[in-house]
Amino acid sequence: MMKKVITNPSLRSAVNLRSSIFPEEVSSHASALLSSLSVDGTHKLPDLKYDYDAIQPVISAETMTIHHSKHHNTYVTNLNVALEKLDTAMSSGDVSTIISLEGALKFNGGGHVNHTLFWENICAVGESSEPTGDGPLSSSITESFGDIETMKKDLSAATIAVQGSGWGWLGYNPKTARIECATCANQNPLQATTGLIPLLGIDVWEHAYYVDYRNVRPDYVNAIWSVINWSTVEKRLVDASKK
Ligand code: MN3
Repeated sequence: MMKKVITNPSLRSAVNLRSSIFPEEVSSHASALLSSLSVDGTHKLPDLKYDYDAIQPVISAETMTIHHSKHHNTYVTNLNVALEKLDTAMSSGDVSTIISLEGALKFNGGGHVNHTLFWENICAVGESSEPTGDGPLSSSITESFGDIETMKKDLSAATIAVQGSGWGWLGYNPKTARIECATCANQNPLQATTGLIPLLGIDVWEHAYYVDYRNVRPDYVNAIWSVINWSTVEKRLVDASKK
């Protein structure tokens, strides 16, 4: 396949400079994605910081393998295809094609962004350590929810109630400087959809739990709390509150 994914720096900046001519959603997705391109201009499947079997029995090695190497990989592949088409359409000023790519960018770009965040949100069994004391995450949870058990209960309930495929999120609201729960349908990315900065995401597409929990989504959501990487959540909160 011809590698033509906006490798030219001036073209990349032109996409941002000229973004006012595009519908808002296209330009916001495109700008967010362009800022995370790797050196050769294409997106890559990120390596995991743990083995596929490290999350067992909460998430099986089979689920982790398929989820990361097949599902996430497909979002990356299709995102690169969409960006290549966007590059071609940008070069020729083909506004109609640019607009038609919005759905593919949102779905595959969102899928890539969401899963990249998700892998960092979980950790090997036995390594999860809930925030306590007066650290930034613990304080923020207390301020917004009262205590961590209430936060977990609220986020679990919202996530379990997602209709069809989607995600539950704990996000930082820059307008109120508080954290809150939210859900997104399909692969809609949290920040581009709601303005909240993602701290913790729970994937409730069936591919994330069906092998291990069949149709019982609540069991999966309740179990995932034992493998949350709280230091990632806290780091994202600290970074988000600086912006
Ligand atoms: Mn998934």
